[in-house]
Amino acid sequence: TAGKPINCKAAVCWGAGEPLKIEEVTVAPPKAHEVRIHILHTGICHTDEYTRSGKDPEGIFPVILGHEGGGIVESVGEGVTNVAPGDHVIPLYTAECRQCKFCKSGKTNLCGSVRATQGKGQMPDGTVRFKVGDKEIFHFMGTSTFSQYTVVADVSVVKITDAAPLDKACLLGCGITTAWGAVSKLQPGIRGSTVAVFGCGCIGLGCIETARLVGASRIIAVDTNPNKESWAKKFGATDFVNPTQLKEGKTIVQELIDLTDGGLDYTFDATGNVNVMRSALEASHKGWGVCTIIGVAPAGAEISTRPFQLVTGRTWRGSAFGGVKGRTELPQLVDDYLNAKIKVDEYVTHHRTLKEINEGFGDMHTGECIRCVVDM
Ligand code: AHE
Ligand code: ZN
Repeated sequence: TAGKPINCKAAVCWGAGEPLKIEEVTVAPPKAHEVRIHILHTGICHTDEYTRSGKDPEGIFPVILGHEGGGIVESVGEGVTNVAPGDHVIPLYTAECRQCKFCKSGKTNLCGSVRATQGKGQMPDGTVRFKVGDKEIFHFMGTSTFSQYTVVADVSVVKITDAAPLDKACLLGCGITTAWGAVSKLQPGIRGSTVAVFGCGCIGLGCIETARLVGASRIIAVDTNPNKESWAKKFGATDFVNPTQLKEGKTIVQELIDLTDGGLDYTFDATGNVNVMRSALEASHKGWGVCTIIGVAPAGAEISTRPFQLVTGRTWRGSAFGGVKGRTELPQLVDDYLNAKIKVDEYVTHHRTLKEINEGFGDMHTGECIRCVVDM
């Protein structure tokens, strides 16, 4: 098939707020420095729903969503040296070119090489590889994993070991890695510290697990769903607080400050709710507390707090993909999974076929779902 278009099935979102529709799509062959991947499994993440719903200011339609995939390289374009046909790979929505100002800074994982076209739903040359009939379909996050075949830039893909089951390893393409990095890479001082994690979905549980792994002394999970208590404890939380069940008039911030003699050393927002982000900052300890924002907030939403919160030594920060450089760091994380150093299987609560992908989005909205994996 190399060099020829491939016809396959994909879930297409034709417009903001519409359900996905399974279509026969034509996937053009990879151009220079592009890779065509046979996607075998993909997770569904809240960011896919965020863009589908029309809330993403960068949302563009019609589009093939999906950014948490695993697959096998089918063919490569001219000049591709980092992967070859047959390689097991994970597409990367945070590229790593190793040549741009960002990559060379040593300070961030935010590669600039393909970001402009990726945000416009295009390949780096400004065109697209997907068509339904004559109608061009946009790419999403540089990955578009809700298609049986997709094309990505070579800087946006990493080879992993064949030994890793792709129906699990795909989750390292977004949620678990994002949480792992935000906790273990970005907060080197976390050992022995107190931690609060707001939100016990995939990201929150990943933060809890990683905090335990790196030796946090106390890990307080915060969620409004009482069913999340057992999940949080299974992943390593020492305490669980439900903000809707506090004593009359007591705020979650006050509750956490009381529980911890003044506040947490580290807090993490894994909700995307800007009110929660404020609580997370204000529940961190005077003088040294660090609050990390991971969740994606709705378009136009803004965070606020009294500047005094920062003047008195709290830090508000954020990270994308956990600060992880995908090509350099993901293979090791996959090995850590295979060596049982990090959980992955435990996050998969639901499986769906491609035909059932809209039901998979429905699963995500129930408090019972941590991750739904779509078998393509
Ligand atoms: N396009 C949205 C923002 C979406 C967003 O924040 N995306 C995260 C990844 S979410 C993974 O589930 C991210 O890493 N963004 C960095 C980037 O460069 O896109 C908006 O509000 O415009
Ligand atoms: Zn995601």
